[in-house]
Amino acid sequence: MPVAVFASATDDPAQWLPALRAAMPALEVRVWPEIGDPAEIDYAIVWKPPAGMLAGLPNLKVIYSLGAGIDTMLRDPALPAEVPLVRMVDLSLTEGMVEFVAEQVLAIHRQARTYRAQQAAGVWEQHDQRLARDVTVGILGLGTLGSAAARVLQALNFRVAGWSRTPKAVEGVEGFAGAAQLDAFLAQSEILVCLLPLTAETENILDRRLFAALPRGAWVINAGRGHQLVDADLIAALDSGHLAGAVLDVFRTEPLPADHPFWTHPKVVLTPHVAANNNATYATLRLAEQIARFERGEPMQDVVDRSRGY
Ligand code: NDP
Ligand code: OXD
Repeated sequence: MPVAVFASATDDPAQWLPALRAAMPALEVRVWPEIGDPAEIDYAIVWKPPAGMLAGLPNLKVIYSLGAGIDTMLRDPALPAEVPLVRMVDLSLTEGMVEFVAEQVLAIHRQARTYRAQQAAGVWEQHDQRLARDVTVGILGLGTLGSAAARVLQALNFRVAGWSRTPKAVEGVEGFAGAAQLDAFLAQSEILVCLLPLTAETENILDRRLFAALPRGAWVINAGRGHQLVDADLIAALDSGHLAGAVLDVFRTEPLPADHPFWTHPKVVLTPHVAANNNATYATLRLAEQIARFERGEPMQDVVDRSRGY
């Protein structure tokens, strides 16, 4: 019987174990740190595991991440180099992110916060309302999440542009690729959504230079990673009036420190890294599919390319 270790900094084993056992009755799952003989462990199912933990499993065959972004795992210097790392791509993360992006884009577009503030002040005042077909949403990162969000925004009639590392064809989306096309993409992005993975190339990408290339009055939504945003540059762009607002779900330090200026900035809306949460029922079905593929000797999907960092 194959054996897996489950270790997560945030996922409750009491929730995951029944789902894992139901989806994979032939898999024995042990919860870190009660793992018995480390040499018996075949698979690791993890999210932000303790640093060095994976290096202590001598017969590990595959590492399955419970999250889509594996930047933290790649920073572990003891991450076994030869063991494939598979990231989570499942309907719960994708549908959650699509809902988050649609919610935030519509709230910006329909001036929801303005009307909420007016209600609180007892003000009856109507503002001009554009149609979605006249507004361009730019998505940084046209991968699993970015392309799914693009399709739903199109269904709401927004014009959608996307930026990726290599050229991508998503029907109806104006595609831009690479550093050479970034400014042309930004110039039309009235609402910019960041769904990039954190890599050496994307760290600090949301900076003063990028904000200056956006149209005046643009909004920025960051649901990628906190280290992609230069916090002080965002505050300067908001305070100067160049940017109208920002929606932030991810931060350099999480939880966001109590004294961070984002908490009270009038143009910042923040959520505590909840854009897309994995869901034990659906994520486990995906894990079962991936483990079955591996055991049949078939190629797994969503294996991380460590050389490109995502
Ligand atoms: P994918 O790997 O499927 O897509 C990544 C996209 O980013 C691809 O289009 C890729 O280009 C593009 N990209 C990567 N590097 C660059 C670069 N240097 N320049 C331009 N484009 C680049 O990832 P997912 O869509 O599954 O996830 C994206 C990220 O979302 C995760 O890494 C994670 O950080 C974040 N996330 C956040 C969550 C939250 O709750 N806030 C939940 C889940 C994920 P190409 O297509 O050419 O490869
Ligand atoms: C993820 C996340 O990467 O939740 O899955 O941020």
